[in-house]
Amino acid sequence: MTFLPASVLAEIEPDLSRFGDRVTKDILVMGDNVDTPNNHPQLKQYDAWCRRVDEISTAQGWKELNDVAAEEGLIAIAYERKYGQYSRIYQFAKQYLYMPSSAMYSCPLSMTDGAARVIEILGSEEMKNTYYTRLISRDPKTFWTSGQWMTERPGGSDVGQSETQAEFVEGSTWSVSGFKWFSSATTADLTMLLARTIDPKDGTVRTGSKGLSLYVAEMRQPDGQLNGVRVHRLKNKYGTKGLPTAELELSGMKAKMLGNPGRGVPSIASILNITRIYACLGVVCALRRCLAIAKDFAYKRHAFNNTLDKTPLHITTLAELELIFRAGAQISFYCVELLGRTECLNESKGDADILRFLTPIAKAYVCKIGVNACSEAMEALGGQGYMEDVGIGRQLRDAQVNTIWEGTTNVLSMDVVRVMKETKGQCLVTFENMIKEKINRSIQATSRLSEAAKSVEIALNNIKQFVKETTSKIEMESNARQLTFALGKTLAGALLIEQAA
Ligand code: MFK
Ligand code: FAD
Repeated sequence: MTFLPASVLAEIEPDLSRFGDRVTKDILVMGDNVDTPNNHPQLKQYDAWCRRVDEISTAQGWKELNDVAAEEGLIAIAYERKYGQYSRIYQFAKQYLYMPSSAMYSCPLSMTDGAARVIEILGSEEMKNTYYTRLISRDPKTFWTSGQWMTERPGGSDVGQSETQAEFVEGSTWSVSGFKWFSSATTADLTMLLARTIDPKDGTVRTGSKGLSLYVAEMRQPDGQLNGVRVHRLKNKYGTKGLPTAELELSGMKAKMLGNPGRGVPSIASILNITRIYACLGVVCALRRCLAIAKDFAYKRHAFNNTLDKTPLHITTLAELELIFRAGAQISFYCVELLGRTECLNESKGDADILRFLTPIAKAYVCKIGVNACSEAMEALGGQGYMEDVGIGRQLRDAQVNTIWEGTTNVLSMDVVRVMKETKGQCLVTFENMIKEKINRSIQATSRLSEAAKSVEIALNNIKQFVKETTSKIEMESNARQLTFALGKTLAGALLIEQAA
């Protein structure tokens, strides 16, 4: 691990080894329990007396995975900050171990993490003393998870079309009504949601995303009843089967505003920028699992008088997958490193700027290449790879969603273009400096990397050339995805060279 000083690594390694061992034992069993079809979430809308109850039942393993998350400090480590800027690396290293065995419990955890950060930045003292303390608790009895409700029927990418409205009640209380089309942590205790604010002074409502504010609400009232929420139905999904994703009707949900009115999108962006890193890592560790299975198979399977591990083309195929895994892991952990620096160091404005640019690049690029690589790993086992009991199918299905939620590839590519516009191209200059610094340092350490460094420089020049020559908005938008992938590949090259030095 090049991301940690030796002293920090020495301190945390025993915990990582112990936890790594644990994920192959009881945590794996919990995840398998969640993914057993009979245990998938079920919705009971009415009780025997036709009273609306909207109870979602989840697997026993789902509840256990929640308790493990609290006990193991999967959120807490980041906020206790025992290792300062390195605490994020420690936390994400544990998440990396947990994710592929935990049947998507990492989804509510990622949103819980983002919610804790938003409250830390924007929350009132009361929210910090109540919600924040629970979100970062190590005690399963007090630990709370949070959802994140943005997507509505008219638009998930374009949240400016949201219809849900919030009306002022009294004190700091608002009443929220509308319809949320996707809610993935429906059994969470808390939620962060966007709603259109009705101006308490004159009752006006602003259209577009500038009319949206961020709210925080508890899922249940003190008497245990749902807080103005009706579960319309559970989603019938391609993957993430153990995760209770639902459509929700909100009617008078009591909530509190977080941040300023009309600043909902930039406020919730602090969650998005964390959950997007989780999405990268989610794909990377799924690929690690698929690749481990494919490699093991290669040692054992005989074809054409040899085991597959002695077959040049098969080995080349696996080596390419290994490279994709390493590229994804390097990019993800580099973002985690920057996240830790921005949260813990005072002089981190430069880190925040580069992280703002790299997060959509990382999410778009790593998820795309990673999911394709999981599919390739399936093929590496031939027909057996396609069989459910081998385990690759589940990883592939669950990984696939990471290209969609928290921003699709195209929407993230548009975000990359937005950052370039907002910073008047400065982000590209910072990117270039960062890449050059990495490759120059590496070739000073060892000249054997100079050919690879040259390729990265050529890629960088091509990007600069493209940006310089592209003056039309339509042309820039049409090529935004290619530009994002080129940036991702260049970053991967520089980080892999740095690791190899
Ligand atoms: C293991 C995996 C774990 C992951 C689990 C996840 C579970 C699933 C949860 C979800 O899917 S939650 C829903 C996620 N939804 C999205 O990600 C929405 C995707 N759409 C976008 O990202 C759009 O680009 C966006 C909604 C942000 C567009 O909104 P606008 O308002 O039309 O854009 P605009 O006007 O450009 O930006 C408004 C402000 O926000 C600007 O700031 P200013 O007002 O100060 O100028 C932007 O700079 C700012 N902004 C936008 N994105 C930002 C950001 N600031 C910081 N970071 C960002 N990422
Ligand atoms: P759309 O926005 O309609 O996009 C459709 C297509 O158009 C996409 O390919 C997109 O890339 C493309 N597109 C859109 N705009 C542009 C553009 N300007 N340029 C180029 N292409 C464009 N949401 C939540 O809020 N909370 C949750 O907990 C949650 N959980 C989810 C769980 C699952 C399993 C899934 C699948 C989704 C979940 N979502 C959740 C919703 C998810 O965030 C959205 O589906 C996603 O943001 C895309 O929005 P959309 O479905 O409305 O697609």
